[in-house]
Amino acid sequence: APLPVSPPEHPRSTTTVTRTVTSVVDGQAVPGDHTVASLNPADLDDVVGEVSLAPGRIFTAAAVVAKNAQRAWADVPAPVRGRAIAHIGRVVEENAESLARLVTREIGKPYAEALGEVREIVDTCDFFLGEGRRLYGQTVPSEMPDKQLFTFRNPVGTVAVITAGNFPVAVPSWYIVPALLTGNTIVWKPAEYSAVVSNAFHDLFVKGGGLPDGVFNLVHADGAETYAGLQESLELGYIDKVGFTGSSEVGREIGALTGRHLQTACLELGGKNPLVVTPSADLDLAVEGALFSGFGTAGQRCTSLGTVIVHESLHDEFVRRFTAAVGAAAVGDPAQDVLMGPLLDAKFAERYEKFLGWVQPQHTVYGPTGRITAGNPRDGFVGDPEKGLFYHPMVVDGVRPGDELFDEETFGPIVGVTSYTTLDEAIDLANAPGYGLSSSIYTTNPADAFAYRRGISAGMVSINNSTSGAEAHLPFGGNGKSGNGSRQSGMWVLDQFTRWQSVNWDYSGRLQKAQMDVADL
Ligand code: UN1
Repeated sequence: APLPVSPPEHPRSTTTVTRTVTSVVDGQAVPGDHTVASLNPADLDDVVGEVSLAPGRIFTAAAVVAKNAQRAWADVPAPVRGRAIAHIGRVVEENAESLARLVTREIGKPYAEALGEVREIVDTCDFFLGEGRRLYGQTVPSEMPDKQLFTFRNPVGTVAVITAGNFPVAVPSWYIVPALLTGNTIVWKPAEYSAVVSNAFHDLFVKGGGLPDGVFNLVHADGAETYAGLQESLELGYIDKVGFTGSSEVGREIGALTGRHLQTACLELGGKNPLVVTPSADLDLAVEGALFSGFGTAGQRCTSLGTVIVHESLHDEFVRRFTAAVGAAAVGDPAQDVLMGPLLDAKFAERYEKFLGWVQPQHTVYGPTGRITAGNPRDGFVGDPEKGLFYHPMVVDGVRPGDELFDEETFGPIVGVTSYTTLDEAIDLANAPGYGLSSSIYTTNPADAFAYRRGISAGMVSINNSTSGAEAHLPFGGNGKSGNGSRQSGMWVLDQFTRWQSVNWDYSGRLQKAQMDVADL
């Protein structure tokens, strides 16, 4: 039966404050020192919840709790931890619709996408529950007789997971599921603007998996307090690994802080993801791919499309079809069947407004009603800011390297277009912004597809598919400004949450010295 974690229902509640959510440390609700409201971005009058934000010392306290709980959790046999993951997957599946509705309400993600995101948690559980019965090590021959070598994967210990709110459930699960499975304990700091979803997720995991107190702790805090708590926890040795998904800017800070304490971070940062359209491309397919890549989640995925790089011979026709498709796209209430809803949160809307200022006179701007008069590109784009954080999708033709719009991530519903002559030039343009997360090429020529795959510095390459929408069992991660080369998902993430231990077992009954007592051939 579904668990009694009933998140608020959609359609919207009539009460102003549906609930106050707090940190949960060692199984106890821990209030912070002030609250902020989490608003429905599609209807700013709808207060989804109040989140009680904690000072940094609560983060440190949670890290101590996690440290104390870790040995016992690591002693639970891995197949039994795998069973816990299996239960979590089942409970999440049983509660999928209510969790997805809450995601839609709190961050404005269209319901179909929100449900897909919940599906991604289940996929991740499905993948890792069996890993509990593998977690393979090796047996290795020794250079000496009567001696055997082995390798074991050990948990890293305690993991701080700090995640963004654009994927408030799938992306946290990419860290939390494998970290739990491999015997680590967790302090999770989700985004403030997806706080209510976070508590629902946490409840499902703890109750569904029957997790002992202290194994999975949740701390709500703002950026500065989280940083202070993380710093203190690292200094005192309570945190052994950091998983961070967020902006490249904050990722640098987290990476530097972690490195100073000789720990490593798994960093999943921004992207300026290109989509190349070659002369042999199926143009309608490319348009469809660009539309979803650019405007799905209102362009607020780290894998969202930044710039279409289209062969000069197809440029005009592509722009014609793409802008027509944008004009026909449904934008609005994310509880309905729409391509895009509002931006995630006021903070993002404010930032996005600044990015709109990057449109230059040399660019040609298209909105849903066709070409926008030069001079005032913002005209007609901003929805009713009093009601919801809606923006129209926007296409900006003629962007080039050196333009901010070409070089920088916008995290909003704006897609640039540029053109190229040779494939080499397309690859150079695709690599120019210096990110390296996802990328697409639309072509029916395999030689072009594979030349692109080799030339592009990106963790993920799609051939004839969207830049977004990675599946949960392949390595996920980026190069350059998109991260520090770490990869999540699939079996590759095991290297993030375990450390190899070498064991040498000498049963000869005498001291055999490596390199010194080795028999010559
Ligand atoms: C993110 O935006 O942080 O590949 C992750 C995708 C999703 C995950 C995006 N599966 O678009």
